[in-house]
Amino acid sequence: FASYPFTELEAKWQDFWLRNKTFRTPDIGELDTSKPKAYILDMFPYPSGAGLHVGHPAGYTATDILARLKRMQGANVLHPIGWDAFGLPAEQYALQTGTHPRVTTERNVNRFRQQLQSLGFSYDWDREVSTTDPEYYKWTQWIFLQLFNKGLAYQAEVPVNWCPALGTVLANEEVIDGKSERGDHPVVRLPMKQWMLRITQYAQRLLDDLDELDWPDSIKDMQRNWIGRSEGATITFGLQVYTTRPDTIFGATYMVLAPEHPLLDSLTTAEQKIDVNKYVRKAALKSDLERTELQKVKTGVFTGSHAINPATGKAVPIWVADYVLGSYGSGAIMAVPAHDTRDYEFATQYQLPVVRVVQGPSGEDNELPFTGKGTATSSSCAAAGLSLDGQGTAEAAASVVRWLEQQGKGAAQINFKLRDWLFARQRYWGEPFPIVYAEGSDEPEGISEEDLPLTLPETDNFRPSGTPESPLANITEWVHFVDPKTGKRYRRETSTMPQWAGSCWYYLRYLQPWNTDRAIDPEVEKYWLPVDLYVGGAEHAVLHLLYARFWHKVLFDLGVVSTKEPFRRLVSQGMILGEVEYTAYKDAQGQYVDENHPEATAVRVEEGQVDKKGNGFVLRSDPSVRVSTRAHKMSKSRGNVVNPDDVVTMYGADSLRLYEMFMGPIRETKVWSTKSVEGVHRFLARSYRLVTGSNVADVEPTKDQLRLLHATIKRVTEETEELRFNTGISALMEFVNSAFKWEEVPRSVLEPFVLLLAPYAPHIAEELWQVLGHSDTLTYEPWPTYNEELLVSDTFNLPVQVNGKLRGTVEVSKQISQADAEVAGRSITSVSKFLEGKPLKKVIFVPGRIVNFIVGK
Ligand code: ANZ
Repeated sequence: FASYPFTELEAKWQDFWLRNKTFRTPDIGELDTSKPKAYILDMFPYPSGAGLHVGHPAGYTATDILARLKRMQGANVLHPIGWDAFGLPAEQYALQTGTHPRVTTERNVNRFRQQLQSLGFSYDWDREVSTTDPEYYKWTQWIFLQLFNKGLAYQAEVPVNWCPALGTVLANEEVIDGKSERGDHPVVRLPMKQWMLRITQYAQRLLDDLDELDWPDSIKDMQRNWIGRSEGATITFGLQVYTTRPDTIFGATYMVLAPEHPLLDSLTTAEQKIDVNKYVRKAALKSDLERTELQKVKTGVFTGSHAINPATGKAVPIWVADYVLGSYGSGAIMAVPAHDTRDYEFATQYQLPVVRVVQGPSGEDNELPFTGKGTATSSSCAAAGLSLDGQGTAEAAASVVRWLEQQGKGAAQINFKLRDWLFARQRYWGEPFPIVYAEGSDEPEGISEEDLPLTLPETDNFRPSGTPESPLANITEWVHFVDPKTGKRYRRETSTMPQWAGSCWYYLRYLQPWNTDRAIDPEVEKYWLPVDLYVGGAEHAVLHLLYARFWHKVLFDLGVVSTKEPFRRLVSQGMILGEVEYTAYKDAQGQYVDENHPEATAVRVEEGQVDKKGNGFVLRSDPSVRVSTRAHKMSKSRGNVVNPDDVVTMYGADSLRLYEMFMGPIRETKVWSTKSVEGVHRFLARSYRLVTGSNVADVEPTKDQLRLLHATIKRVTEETEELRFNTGISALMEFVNSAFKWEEVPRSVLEPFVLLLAPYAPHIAEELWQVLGHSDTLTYEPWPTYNEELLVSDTFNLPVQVNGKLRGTVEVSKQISQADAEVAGRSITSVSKFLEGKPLKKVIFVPGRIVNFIVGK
């Protein structure tokens, strides 16, 4: 295929950019802060052993294009990168190989850095941060101390996944169906005192401030669901329940306690004890997710006790069932089987009474369970002094709350699903907590800020401690120490922080990673924040983004930052799936069969063995056999992972960048096809030939050439600003296709074209800029602007009539005079043959519209 010397020129420009620090953003003192700013941020990668994946450059190219555009448009641009480098894989690798996580991490970081540089991303490498660097985590620890001092960090008994066979605590992702991922050993949930962060205190603000963010609605909704605000009431049935439907109180025919409810034991009668205890033990092995799965058959056990429904005055049985969670509401519910699906299933299973108390909005008795809103029915009790019949759902709910408050039996209540954040890991490769305990005491004390960073002890002994404590507990000389000032003996906290910690505030550290006096300088923060564009994968839609917003708000309350929200605009990039796979099906005899055949087993078919037929594909050797196509998520086990290095070697970084942007809209899922990289590569090769070719001349552009140029500038500018990179590239391609037909290519038209190409394919653009006679980088060249007037074509097709009959058209200037129009009209043979030898009586001319020759016989 047609090519150009991409290998040499890409290496040349990468070297140039690095040596000249072309993308360095000056520190605040040297910055002209009267200029607009653009903080363009990538979700920093976890430097895994596998190296960069083609999914990374999808987002990284998008932000790079924007950063390069903004620089040319005259903004101060902050475009940094770093490493989210603490975490489990390096530790697991260390356990297998004995290589220290620090060594593995450093190696992986070097590889990632080299790979990112080979793609020509315009990062300011002077601002690189790594969460594992003590100079970085010093400030992560500092923020933790602020949380601790504000009472937002506290300790609570929380279960950990303890695996006795491995002698270690496992992370949730290391436990599969109650067994360890490694070795398949049983795992038990064991309560342990652990650090928690009080994110629930910020629930309402985390919810409210979503409204002002330019984020995808889907991600805002996921955050809203996770925060899970609901309005309802607590009602006492002897013990407290939480309900979002107080209007259904007359239908509450039984109660359910969560297996971990503190009153369960005292409420269980002697006869039921054995069954209840057995049930509670079984429930303890299940995760909350398993327990609340809607499809699962509901199970439960009667406690033997009853409670009084305050509205009906009747006794209702108290059950224990694991579909009620201990951690939500009050861990107990009034069950209304007629109007709650889970309660309905449960009641049907255990033959508990179902009483309808809500009628559908049209007054009908809709099928049960009816969970919608309607009108209260069978909801009166004279003795209680409460009647809801005929009231709408909202009105009835308000009546019940008012009545409960009068009776002292309940109150309105707002609830959140959001739980406090379990912030500790029993691991080596994480930030140590800046927390100590005086000898003989369990009271945590924050260490002095001057003693930060508290570095991870250098040890080869990061193996599990054999107890539910972290491997740090092994390092006695680190854990136990004497304070030289007071002579008092202390013991250190041995848990480490979760991987989320470092990523909660890295976008703030980029502002001044060299600042040794403070985490963030307020003056710098005021200029750069909020982040103007944050691009990353949708897998971070909930946790990372919520945790970072929480820390940001805490820092806001402390006066450390001046903005309420860190990320003004968020875009989540679509996933890139592996190459399309073709599959046919065979039966037990090896004959091709339909996919739905009972014996069908899948066989992989190569692309060269199939033909397109209609909407689908068939086997080339036997077109009666249909072949199904599917693209899958890239994974090591599927063997469909594409390594960007290979693409760079074959086609160059500019081609990889261009291809990833040309595949489709940034937010959509796309299917990889290495063969298709060739298409964009051919475009770059043509651009190269266009600019280096012998047709380039110092001539005045024609009107048409100018019109095409200005139309291209307009389209590329608008499409790029709106992140519609695929259509921006199309505009560039159309330009090159047209320009290739020109006999002379004016230099003054090529120069702006090269600038337009630069954000997308920066290496080739720099090279061509040089070819056009410039000696410096084009990074800070002003972005081309277009002239709206030049876009409008100033010619039109003049209809030419003879005696009122259209005989032809001719392209002329809109300003054409009558005399010129007559000449132009006569020049067409289809017109002139009707004029020849005939007397011209008159000419009707409407400027800009028409010319009509009236002739005699
Ligand atoms: C009675 C009722 C009647 C309910 C009805 C619903 C419909 P949201 O909206 O998600 O906040 N509930 C309360 N605590 C629970 C717990 N710890 N575990 C499981 N379920 C619990 O959910 C609130 C509703 O979920 C509450 O309202 C309660 O059931 C149930 F027609 O109370 B409801």
